[in-house]
Amino acid sequence: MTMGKSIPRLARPYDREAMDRAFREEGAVVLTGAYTAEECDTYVEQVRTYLDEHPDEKEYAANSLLAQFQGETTVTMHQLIGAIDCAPAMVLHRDIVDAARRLLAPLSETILLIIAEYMGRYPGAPRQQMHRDTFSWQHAPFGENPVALSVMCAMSDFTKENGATWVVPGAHSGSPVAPPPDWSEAVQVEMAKGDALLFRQDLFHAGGANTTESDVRHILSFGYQVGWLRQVENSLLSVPPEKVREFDPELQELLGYSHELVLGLYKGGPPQNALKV
Ligand SMILES: O=C(O)CCC(=O)C(=O)O
Repeated sequence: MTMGKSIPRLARPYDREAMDRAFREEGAVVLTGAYTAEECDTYVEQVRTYLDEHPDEKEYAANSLLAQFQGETTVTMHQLIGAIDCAPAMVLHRDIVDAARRLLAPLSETILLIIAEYMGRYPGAPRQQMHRDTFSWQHAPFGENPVALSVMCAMSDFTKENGATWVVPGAHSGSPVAPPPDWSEAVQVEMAKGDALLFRQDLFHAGGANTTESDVRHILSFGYQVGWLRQVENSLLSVPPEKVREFDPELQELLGYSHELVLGLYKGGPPQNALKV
């Protein structure tokens, strides 16, 4: 029983050592005020507008392999980077990208964006099964150093009632398919709009049940992984190269226009060459 255990919360300017210690000890950290209220509102509005204008997108997400895990009362949108104008800057959050680079450095020279998705967990959303996000790579090695970092950002307040994310402090480093701990070990991470929960992908966690009448929990979910593992979202296909050309070179790299030693080469050289006109 991890009575009294909780996830450390850091305010700006975020202390790097405290962040890294939290990843080692609890497997997670909350960065309070990672995004402004205005950034959150813009994000929610841009996603809403996009989904209204592209009903096919909702349909596709509702039938996707990932949706089966999220339930009917969750609206999901994948591939935000090419479609939602504010998304590129949000995933390039300096403190978050730097934290990912530090955390993943023991196992990889380069990092990649795993996925960037919107989730709206509506009233009635059930509590998820407790899981490790490393279930995406069931055959990858696991241990002291993680292969990926998940980021769950509160684009509206996360409360106990609307299903704030459950995590089990310290339940990291194990196998992607190990049985989950008992729910009595889990704590709910309430967050104010703009806060971000960063956790090693091998930490047990789950979305909570939304038991409210009308409170939608709006989420920006993304993450970074070591450069030699296959990404969950195929960003090279989902973001048109014309668009990628306009992005910050660091975002190009994170989408997959990069190589880890000899992995990912284009015509024997850096894949960034494919973006040259
Ligand atoms: O809803 C949440 O807060 C967590 C979501 C999650 O873990 C998932 O969809 O895999």
